[in-house]
Amino acid sequence: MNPYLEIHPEVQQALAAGKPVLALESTIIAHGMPYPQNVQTALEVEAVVREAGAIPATMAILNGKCCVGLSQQQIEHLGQAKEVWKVSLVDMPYVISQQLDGATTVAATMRLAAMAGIRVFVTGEIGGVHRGAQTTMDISADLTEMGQTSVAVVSAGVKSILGIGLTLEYLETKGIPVVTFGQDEFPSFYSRHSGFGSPLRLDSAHDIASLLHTKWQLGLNGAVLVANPIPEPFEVPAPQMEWYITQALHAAAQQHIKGKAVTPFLLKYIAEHSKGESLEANIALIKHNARLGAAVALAYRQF
Ligand code: PSU
Ligand code: MN
Repeated sequence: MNPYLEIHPEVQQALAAGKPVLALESTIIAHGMPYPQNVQTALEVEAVVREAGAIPATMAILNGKCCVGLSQQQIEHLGQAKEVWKVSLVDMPYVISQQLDGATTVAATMRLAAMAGIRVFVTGEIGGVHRGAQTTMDISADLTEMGQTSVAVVSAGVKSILGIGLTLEYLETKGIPVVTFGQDEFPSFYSRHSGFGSPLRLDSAHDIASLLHTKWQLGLNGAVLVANPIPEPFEVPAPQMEWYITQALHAAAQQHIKGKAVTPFLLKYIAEHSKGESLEANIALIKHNARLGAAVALAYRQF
């Protein structure tokens, strides 16, 4: 086992016993939601995973250690601490060697999951190709990581702060199958609709697990993106969201927000200006994703 990994005993036992383990990210805790909803949500998501019969492994870097599975205290710490890095792959060597604290993005969480032998990972949303990437070159490392690391990623689709069409093109280029659960249209996080057809559709956790197994048995490395549409009662109508997003993009440009600060800035702006509606949706869909992810992790064991 990699010496930088610190695997929580519960996760270690589950892995040794061949029980289903589900990886969870922590950027959503430290940078994606305000305190105390962030901590509360992280703990509730873990409870949802347990109820569904899997063991949660929330990832973070604490004191330079790559933690696979966190205690409640560690989650509390991440949710409140001021000096928590947002750690993507590019930040890992610095944050680890300087023994700092960091919340892991989709890319970094996937890498830690793969190192620990975990095959299924749940997040709210992946990073992608940003609108205007033709000039900024702002393409999330989540996508390049998905191109090479064999972990399934369950998300609620791609938020329209990103270029959804651009992101789907990039996923195709990288050989990452995109499967929407239970509908033909690719969802856009707050909405079940995006205007883009999903490249693939599957209707059961078993079929998703079968696709994962087949891809990896073929020697095709990399992720599968599983898009799980938000439950209808929590949907925020796309035109309403589009208004907040346009405002947020405008504010980011005016304040010269660049690089890794872009995503957290946009998310914070939207959460603050949508009067909590986006936060409520965010909380609902991450739990919804956790249920599907746990079902896929369970089903995958049959292969
Ligand atoms: N989108 C969300 N919530 C999040 C993120 C994105 O709705 O928390 C986080 C995820 O951790 C994702 C990261 O991996 O932002 C992408 O950041 P960047 O675009 O800088 O790669
Ligand atoms: Mn970026």
